[in-house]
Amino acid sequence: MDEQSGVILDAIIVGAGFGGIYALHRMRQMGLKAQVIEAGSGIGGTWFWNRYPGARCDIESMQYSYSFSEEIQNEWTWSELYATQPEILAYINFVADKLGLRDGLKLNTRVLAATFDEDRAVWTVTCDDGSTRRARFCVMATGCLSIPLAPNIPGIENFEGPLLRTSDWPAEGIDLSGQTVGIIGTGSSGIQLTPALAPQAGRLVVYQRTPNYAIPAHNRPIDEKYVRTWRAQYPKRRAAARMTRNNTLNNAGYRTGAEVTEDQFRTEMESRWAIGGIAFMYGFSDITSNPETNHRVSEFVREKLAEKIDDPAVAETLIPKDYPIGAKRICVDSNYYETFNRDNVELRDIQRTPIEAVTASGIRLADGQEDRLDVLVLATGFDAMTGALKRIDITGRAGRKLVDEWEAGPLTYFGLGVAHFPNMFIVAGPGSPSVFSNMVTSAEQHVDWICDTIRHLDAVGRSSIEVTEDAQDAWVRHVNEVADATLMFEGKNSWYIGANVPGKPRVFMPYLGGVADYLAALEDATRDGYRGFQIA
Ligand code: FAD
Ligand code: N01
Repeated sequence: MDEQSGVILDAIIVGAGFGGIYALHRMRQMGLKAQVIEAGSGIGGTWFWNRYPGARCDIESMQYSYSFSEEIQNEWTWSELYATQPEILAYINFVADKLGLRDGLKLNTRVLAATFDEDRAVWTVTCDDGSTRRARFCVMATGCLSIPLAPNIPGIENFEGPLLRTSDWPAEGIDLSGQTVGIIGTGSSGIQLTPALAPQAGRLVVYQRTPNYAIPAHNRPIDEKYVRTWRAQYPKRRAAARMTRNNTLNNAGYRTGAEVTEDQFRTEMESRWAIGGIAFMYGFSDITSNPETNHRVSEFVREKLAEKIDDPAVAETLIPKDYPIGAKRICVDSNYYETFNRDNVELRDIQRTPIEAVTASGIRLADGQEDRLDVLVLATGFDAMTGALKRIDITGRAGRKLVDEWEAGPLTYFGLGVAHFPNMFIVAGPGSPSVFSNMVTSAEQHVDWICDTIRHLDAVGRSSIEVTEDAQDAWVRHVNEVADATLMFEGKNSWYIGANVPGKPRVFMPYLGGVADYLAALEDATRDGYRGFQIA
């Protein structure tokens, strides 16, 4: 299966998260020779790396799980509405064992380069252990949120205590009892970590640059009856989820905010707030496109958040005011705001008073205030959507480099393929619904399309498929037009538009047109003789 054998594989799959694991399974089912290459020492991707206390999904576990196997759906029992990281990691390992996938995984190996040989229609993949492998197809299942950001914080290298990151938390855990802990970052990771650490730490200091909107999760254990109902309804519910905007049953509202009375507005918001979770954002169809509706929803949330925070000065800092809700990735929380009512938790507003320097023993702010810290945690996010792909030296037809093609922002057709890079597929690539959807079922849909396409090529005796430039240009235009009609560019430092990474092009990367329309368009193009692709 590797370079020693000289065998040309059917496919190399880079990444062993939900996407890569399913791709290996599907390809083996088709009788293809495929191998997964994964940088980590275990499988699970996001759920292998992000082991910080409090980490869990924010799409209900009964939905945030593979849909392709009735048997797996019926055998695996989730214990909570939103599963914890260890439970999700155990689930992926359970699936890999059940499907007998272990011998197709090469772990502890990072792909450094992938080069297409035009004459033979073969990809050569080079890894950090010096090995090379060749395959007809290359599937990049490298993840949208898999490259942690190295934040440019002055003096960070001087800190002498443990420096932890949420994105590669020590697998063996770390006892922080009684310690003074600083957390930089208040995105989804920081918002989950803060309430989990506060009861353990002696003192917790949270450094916030931009406040975030978070909806209460109302997480709880799930009982047998709930599981039984889901299992009985799975085929129907999974099919219904495919017809939604985000591959998830959220009970999406069809009314706009503009067409309801104040009473109806309030009733809808209150009921969704009581249920909790991301479904809150689906109350009205125009929350992220109509500034007025967005303002009303943002105001409602601000009101609710203020009720949770005892100290008005802390509330003033914690509650976002100057950008629309949803324009920065919405968070789901369990007691985040209430955590700041504890005596051992303090908030620093580093937008107003920036960090001047990290010192050997803590953090000094611009006004001279100094916090002595035993441990510093970075919850500072990712080089999202394009980071993992641009870190691989990918060379396509005529020596074209992906980094050059994407210099001004990612270019794809359906987020699945890139012009001049034949036989390379991306799972959840930029230009697909990806991070605006249930990413497990979205990955399944991409992998199914990739596998069906390989089957088609083999059936018609062709060896290569490539996106045309015209189709790619038209798709990128469409992705931009859809994003331009929303409030998404107003999110402060939002990773959706690359604004969290200095120098990254400001382009809206995921596709906002919704999963149902996206899948219909993809199916239509495929049925129409793979419109927009060149098959040779
Ligand atoms: P990943 O899980 O990111 O896996 C990609 C793998 O590729 C990684 O293991 C990485 O090491 C490997 N890799 C990358 N580059 C290379 C290389 N050059 N060589 C070798 N290996 C490489 N999404 C949701 O829909 N719902 C949620 O509730 C949710 N919660 C999340 C919580 C956290 C903390 C984070 C960070 C993300 C969350 N997401 C959520 C998004 C999540 O990333 C996806 O749901 C999903 O797990 C992605 O699976 P994947 O296989 O596409 O990528
Ligand atoms: O990362 P983020 P994340 N100095 O980019 C701050 C998914 N996810 O890991 O906003 C000071 O959201 C930064 O400040 P600002 C989900 O899709 C899901 O939390 O740039 N601060 C921000 O506060 C999510 O959106 C879950 O001003 C700096 C924080 O660090 C995505 O992953 C859980 C800084 C980064 O927030 C990423 O979330 C976890 C600097 N130099 C993750 N640099 C679920 O709940 C950055 N920051 C399912």
